[in-house]
Amino acid sequence: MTQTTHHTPDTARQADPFPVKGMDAVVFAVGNAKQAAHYYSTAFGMTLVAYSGPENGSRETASYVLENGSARFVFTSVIKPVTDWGRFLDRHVAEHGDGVIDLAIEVPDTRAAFAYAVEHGARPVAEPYELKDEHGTVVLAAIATYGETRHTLVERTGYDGPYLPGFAAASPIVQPPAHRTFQAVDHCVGNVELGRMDEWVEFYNKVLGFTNMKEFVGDDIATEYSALMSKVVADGTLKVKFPINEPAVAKKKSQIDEYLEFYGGAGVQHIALNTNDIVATVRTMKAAGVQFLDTPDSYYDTLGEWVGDTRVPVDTLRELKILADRDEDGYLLQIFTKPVQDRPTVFFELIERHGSMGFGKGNFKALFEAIEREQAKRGNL
Ligand code: TYF
Ligand code: FE
Repeated sequence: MTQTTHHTPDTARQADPFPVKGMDAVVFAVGNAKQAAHYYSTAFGMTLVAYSGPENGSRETASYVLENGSARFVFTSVIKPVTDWGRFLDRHVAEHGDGVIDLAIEVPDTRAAFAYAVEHGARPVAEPYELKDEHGTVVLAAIATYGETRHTLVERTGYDGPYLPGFAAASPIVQPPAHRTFQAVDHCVGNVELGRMDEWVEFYNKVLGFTNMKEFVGDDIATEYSALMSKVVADGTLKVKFPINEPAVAKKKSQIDEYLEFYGGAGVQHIALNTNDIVATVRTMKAAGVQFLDTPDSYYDTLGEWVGDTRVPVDTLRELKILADRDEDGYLLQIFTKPVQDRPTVFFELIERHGSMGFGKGNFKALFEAIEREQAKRGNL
């Protein structure tokens, strides 16, 4: 008995059992954070704003904090494992490759949020603790979610530094592109094991008080062509949106199975980034060497008939292989990168929304066929 969210009424907002301010950061554990920081600066147009490493007292790990608008990414590597944390990061990279260890959520009150979550069944990973430096205090706590992923809860109202106490402000690695490539994290998608999607949806319903959005990929679409099932949970204000995928038993090996095999279990599959100008962003990122999924010309031959007019002419969408979808609230434009590491695991999405709060349901067939063509090239279909 879960509520379906679309446009949330004010009463629901007032009664929000788990108020959130938004995504705080997407934290990656990677083999080489120095090079990751360079790639996400030069190829994705992010800006380095903070750093923690041996030069400022962190001898075990190096962390680079990159921002673009309200989106914040952290890339962490182990220099030399000394504590359980360093050993955990080393093992995480060995088992999963580069991947997301933390979808950190900013909350107004970490202690209250953590208490609510644990009372409702969350597995605690870190009891509430404070970090302090000359910029002030941040209160953090963490709970476990699917796979080895966690949600750190971050209360940063008493802090005015560059990221967290212990981090030093850092200068951009390169001049950011003249046009801002994206400005926020739209949603973060998790892949979970066969048959466990509903369990994780219930986890977000119970533990974080998230509600289900109306867009989902059910049994019918799954067996027909998608090879996956998907449901979306979101906080009461729709600032934090987490789709959850599970593989479907279909004719072909599911793209979700491929992920689970190469990631070594459940984890974050893709992160969608809001852009105001997807055309300019795709041009900038392509010129910088980012690879996007291909879409066949036939998709564009019929697109205009059902999607109607969008800000971007169909010929430009065709040139750049951008997808479009429309629902009763408006339309969206979206495109997907290929995986951003050698393992066929994590990738990114760019999304330009014009009213639609969906996820591109009308594109699922074309998109999943494009992903399967890549899977086949890798010999995994
Ligand atoms: O986030 C979403 O739901 C869309 C569609 O493996 C999607 O971006 C769903 C599953 C998938 C790739 C994209
Ligand atoms: Fe998505």
